[in-house]
Amino acid sequence: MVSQADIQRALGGGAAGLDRLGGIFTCRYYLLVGTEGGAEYSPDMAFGSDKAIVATLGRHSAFWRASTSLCLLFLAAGVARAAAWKLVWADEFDKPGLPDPVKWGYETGFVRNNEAQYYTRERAENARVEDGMLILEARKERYQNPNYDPNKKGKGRRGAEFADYTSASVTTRGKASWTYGRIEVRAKLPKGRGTWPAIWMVGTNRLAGWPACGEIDIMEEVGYDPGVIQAHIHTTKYNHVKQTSKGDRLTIPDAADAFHVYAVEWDEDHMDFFVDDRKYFTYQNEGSGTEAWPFDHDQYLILNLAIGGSWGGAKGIDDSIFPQRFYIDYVRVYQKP
Ligand SMILES: [Ca+2]
Repeated sequence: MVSQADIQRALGGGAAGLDRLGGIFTCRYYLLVGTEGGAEYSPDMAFGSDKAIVATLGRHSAFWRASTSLCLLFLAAGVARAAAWKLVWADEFDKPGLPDPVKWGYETGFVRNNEAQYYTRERAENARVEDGMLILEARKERYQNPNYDPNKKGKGRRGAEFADYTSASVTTRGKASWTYGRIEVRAKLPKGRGTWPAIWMVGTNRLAGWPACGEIDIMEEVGYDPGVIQAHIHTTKYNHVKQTSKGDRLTIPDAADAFHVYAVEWDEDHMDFFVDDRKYFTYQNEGSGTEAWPFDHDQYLILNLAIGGSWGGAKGIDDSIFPQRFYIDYVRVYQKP
């Protein structure tokens, strides 16, 4: 890990040199690549997680005029990643209002898992960008179910005239999808019994049906098991219905109080799942075909905050916790050129 102090020492200029750079450096760690006289700094070298950035300083900046030294600070692991990954898609959530409709659509209504929330569409109370964050907010409120059918009373969600909770699920379905890459999301989780935030992906070939299309759960957590971060994959051969799904967990005690980066790195051979730098689950392509590895096709991303349901509601819903917010600072997708 490289600290600001390390960089200052390396530059030999003390804090003053860095101060001139003003707000360029906002990340926790830095990777500076410079050459004598100030050369081009390829943004391709920049990469995500908040571990490192490459400052794309111009040749005439005060800093580089003052600096005649070759300045290379390597984050041993980071540089390898920087050289390999290229940012191909991102939302930093910088524009206040509803989520960018170019990038995000919505799941609407009662969608799955017998969850208690009604997912609303383009409703700022449940999904909005504010202070550089996407906020998915679950609320306890009586909400008319537009799909209510009195003839279906007691038969599933169409028979519910009102929902007791609202929330949002935003997706890139039909807008963006990827085969292979590093998908990372910096987020702070909600808290309380009944919450079930998730960052996950599903295959675009849903005609194949689930789970044949494949599902990649980058992050799931349920409020009654706070801070226990789970990653899973679901395929025809391995899925939770058969109780054969593959996954693992990692406890992050402050997941609801601090931001962490949840990521998957996925290629044709395997997937690695991370919280920040900690890899806690690897799913290997066993080479037995698409029933175990349907992951050579595009997957789109879903961010949602569910309430209740088969897993999140297994120990009930604490109605004193609302509203609850799932904060997402950014989504970044990298691929190898
Ligand atoms: Ca942001």
